Amino acid sequence: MKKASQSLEFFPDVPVIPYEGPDSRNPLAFKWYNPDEIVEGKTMKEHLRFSVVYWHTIRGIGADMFSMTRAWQRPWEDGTDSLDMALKRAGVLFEFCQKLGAPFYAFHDRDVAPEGRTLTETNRNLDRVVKKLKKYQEDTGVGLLWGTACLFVHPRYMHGAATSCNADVFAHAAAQVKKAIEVTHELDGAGYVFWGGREGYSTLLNTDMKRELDHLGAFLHMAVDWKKELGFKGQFYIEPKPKEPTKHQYDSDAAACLNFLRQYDLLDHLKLNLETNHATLAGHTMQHDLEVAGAAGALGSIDANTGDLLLGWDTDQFPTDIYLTTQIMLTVLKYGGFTTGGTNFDAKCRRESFEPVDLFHAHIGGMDAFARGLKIAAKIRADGRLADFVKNRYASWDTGIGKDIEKGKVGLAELEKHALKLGEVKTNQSGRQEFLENLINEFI
Ligand code: XLS
Ligand code: NI
Ligand code: NI
Repeated sequence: MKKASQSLEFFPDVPVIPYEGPDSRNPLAFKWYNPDEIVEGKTMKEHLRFSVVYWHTIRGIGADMFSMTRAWQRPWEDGTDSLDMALKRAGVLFEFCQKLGAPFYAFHDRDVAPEGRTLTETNRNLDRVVKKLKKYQEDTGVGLLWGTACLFVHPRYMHGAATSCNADVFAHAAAQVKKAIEVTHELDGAGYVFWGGREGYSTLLNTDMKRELDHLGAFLHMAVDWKKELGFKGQFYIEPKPKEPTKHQYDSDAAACLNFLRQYDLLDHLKLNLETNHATLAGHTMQHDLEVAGAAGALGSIDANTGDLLLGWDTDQFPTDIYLTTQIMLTVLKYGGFTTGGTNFDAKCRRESFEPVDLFHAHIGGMDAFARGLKIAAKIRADGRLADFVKNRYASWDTGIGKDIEKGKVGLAELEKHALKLGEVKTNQSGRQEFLENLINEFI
C-alpha cells in the first residue's frame, strides 16, 4: 500500500489513523493494531489482511426491517443511484481505506455500479466503474480481497438464482457471475466468493430439493470452468449461512458446505469464507466452523463480525470481544494463517450511529480487537501449555496399540485380543476444562 494521503475530500475531519499504543486516549488512533509489528515472524498487516466491504460501509443507509429510509449522513451522496454517483463513491472507498490503513476491500457487482435497463447496459455501467476502481487501486495500493455477484436483491431472484425453479433466471445468474468473475480478474482480486443469497427454500411444499442442489453443483462447475478459461488465479470460496433470507439456506454451515462440495466433486476448487455470525446462527461457535474447515484443508477467509445473542438474527456488528478474536486467531494460526484470504469486515454500524466518523470508530475497534486476539493467541502458542495439554491428552495414540490403529495395522480381531488381555481400561487423565479456561484468561 502506498503512503496514505491526507485527502480532505470526503472525511475532512479524519486524519490518517496512527498507531499510538494501549495508553492512547485518542479515539481516532489504534491502540493495538501496529501494522509493521512482527508476530510469529510476520507483520500484523500480513497476518490480518484487513478488508473493508463496499456494501455496508459505502452503500449502507442504516436501514432495518422497519425502515428503508436513509438514517445515515453521507454528505457526498446526491440521493440518486446514477453512474456519476457510483463513480464518485469509488473515491469515498479509497479515501476511507487509505486513512484507515486497510490494505483490501470487497464488493458485490451491484454495490459498485447501478443496474441498467438491460444486462448489456448493466455490464457497461460496471465496466465504467471498474476502470475507475482499477485506477484507484494503482494509485493507492489498496487491493481487492474478493469480488462477488449480488444474486439476492433483484426480484428476479425471489425463488433463488442457481437454485431457481426458473431456468431463465439460472441463465441470468450465470451471466452475472461470469461477468463478476471477469471484473474480479481485471482488478486482480485475491479471491471470489459465492454466498447463496437466496439459495434455499421457504417451504418444502413447493421445492424439489434434489433438483435445486444438482443445479447449484452444475452452476459452480460452470464457474470453475470459466475461471480456468479466463486464467483467473484467485481463490474461489463458498460462504456458509444457515438462514436469512430463506428459512433454510442450502450452504448452512461449514460441514454442510464441505459435504456439498464433496458430493459434487468441487472440493479441489473452493475453500470456505466463514462469517462469525453465520456460524452462531447455525448453532455453532465461529471457532467450531473454523476447525471444521481447517481440518478439511478448506479454511480460506473470514467475514469478521459478530451477532447479538439476544436478537438472534444477522446483525453484522463489528467485533470487539477479545475472547472471540483470540479463539479465531488461535485456529487461524494453527492452520498456517491466511494466504489468499483475510479479515473482511462484513459488519455495519448500528442505525443510531449515523455520522461518517462512526465508520472509523467501528473499523478501528474491529482492527484493534483482532490485533489483540492475534497477539494473545501468539502468546498462548509460545507458552505451549495449552498445546502440550492437548498433545498429552492423546498420548495413547502415539505408541503401542494407538499407533497401530492410526497406521491401519489392526482390525477388530486384533483389538479384541488387546481388550481381553487388558481386562479393564483405565480412564484418561481429567479433561481439566476449568483449568484450561483459567489458563486462557491468564493471557487476556
Ligand atoms: C450475508 C453475507 C454477504 C456475503 C457476500 O449475510 O454475509 O454479505 O458476505 O455476499
Ligand atoms: Ni459475509
Ligand atoms: Ni452475513
